[in-house]
Amino acid sequence: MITTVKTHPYTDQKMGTAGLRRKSKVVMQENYIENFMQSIFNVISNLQDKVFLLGGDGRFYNDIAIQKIIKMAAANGVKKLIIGQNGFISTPAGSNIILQNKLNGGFILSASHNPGGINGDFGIKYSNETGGQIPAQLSDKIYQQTISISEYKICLGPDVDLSQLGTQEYCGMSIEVIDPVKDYVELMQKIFDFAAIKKMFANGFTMRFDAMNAVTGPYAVAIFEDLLGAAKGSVVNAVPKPDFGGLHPDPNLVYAKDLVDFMFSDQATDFGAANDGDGDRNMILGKSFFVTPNDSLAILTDNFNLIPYYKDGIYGVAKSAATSTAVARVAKAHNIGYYEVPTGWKYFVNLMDSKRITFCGEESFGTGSSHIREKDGIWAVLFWLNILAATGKTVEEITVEHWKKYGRSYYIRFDFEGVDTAVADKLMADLESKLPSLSGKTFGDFIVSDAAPFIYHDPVDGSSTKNGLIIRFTDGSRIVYRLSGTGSSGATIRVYLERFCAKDILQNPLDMVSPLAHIALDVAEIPERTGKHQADVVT
Ligand code: G16
Repeated sequence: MITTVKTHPYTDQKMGTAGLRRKSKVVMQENYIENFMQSIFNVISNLQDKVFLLGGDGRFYNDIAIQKIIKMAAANGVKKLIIGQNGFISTPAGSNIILQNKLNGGFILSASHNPGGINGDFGIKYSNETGGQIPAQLSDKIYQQTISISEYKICLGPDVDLSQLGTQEYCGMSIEVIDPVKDYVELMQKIFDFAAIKKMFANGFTMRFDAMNAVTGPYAVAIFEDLLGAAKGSVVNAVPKPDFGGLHPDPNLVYAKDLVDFMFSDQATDFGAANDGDGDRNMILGKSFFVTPNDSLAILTDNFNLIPYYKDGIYGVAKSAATSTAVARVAKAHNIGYYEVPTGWKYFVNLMDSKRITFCGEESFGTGSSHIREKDGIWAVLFWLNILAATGKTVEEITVEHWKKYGRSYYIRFDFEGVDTAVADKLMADLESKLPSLSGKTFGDFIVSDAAPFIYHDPVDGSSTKNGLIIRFTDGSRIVYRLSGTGSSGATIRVYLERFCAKDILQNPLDMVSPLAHIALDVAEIPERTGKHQADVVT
């Protein structure tokens, strides 16, 4: 039943910030998935001893891609696949299953927060035995395979029924279909004080969780409604749909608009939250109040001792360079380790494995800890619920008290989308060569203290990575530029603006960063080069 099929290489299968992400119609081309998966199997030795996890966020084409991967894994001699029932698994639940069962890695079929459907995006995240996504050195090796591949192996068997739990043999390979929710729920129960949160709900606390028609619906219903006693219907858009019901499953102020409007209305619940397509991103809201992911990371870190799992102490904390410096002040106050890494959760993995950090987070709505090796949307929501239950305070009270203690980093991100790739690359290259001349220069009230590319030296494996350009000012403000690595076509220029105020903490963020926005656009010549005088997305 095993056959070898001749194929021609595609030249666009280089992985980005988090795996391969392309338009669904690109992925649907003949042998596209097959070439990519064979390239991965070609770089893994001793497949006959290897056990992998397989699942996805249920988006369009998941069902077809899963069957192709099963047939190819079997044909390549993989020992066993563990697969989420009906092909579902969230990214954080997948990382937990890899770690708990000491698997050799896994494949999560998701383009994360990007829209789904035939006109949307598809993606594959590839994790190794750490439970985190593979390092850049390995994805480079796989890319080399994709551009020279000439054949792949596949089993010609029928499609596998993934609706029933249990183990079956397929084309010489073992397949185990598992409940994707159970182990993850048990892990959350080990970390948080479920009894205290349950009591808070019993006393009338209300929440709304928007699962955005994506993978976290079943996890959220099981945890918030069934176990913690949140009112039925607290989880909205709870049933995963292949096109996410037309929603853009990105939990931010722009794309989770229904939830934001609700939380800023008279009907608002005490707490609001949303997750993305594959359940690793989160957004936190109080009544008429939004917590930036930057502040959320700082606040969670500052309150670690309220959570049973962390109460004996934490190692340290890390953030991506583009993320605000709010958490740096918390790390200093608690005298714990502090690290800045390139954008991409995979850069946190070595720091967690070597016990340098416990918490980490990114401006792109990702927060997490060393309980797994991916960011974790529901974990962040439970962390906030646990803080609220332990303190009896509101989201706004917690956040404003935090700013009073540590000062506030006003923070806004501008995205310039759909820019011609050559224009974006040239803009970044020209800006980089201009950086040395900016040092000491004055722009209105702002004086540049330092301007340079961000270069990360991994303290564990010794690798170096360049990612983004940073202009720092003497008052602690910063402008960071980088190109997105998760888009499926063209280039997105991201401009991250941060302005620090020690005392003046209750101003409008957009007003506060506006002078920096002018500097950022002028210095990089964004309007002249892209034709865009304002950002497409402001978050
Ligand atoms: C991925 C990565 C994150 C990264 C984000 C944004 O998230 O896992 O570490 O911050 O992309 O990347 P970029 O700015 O390059 O678009 P996800 O949720 O898309 O997997």
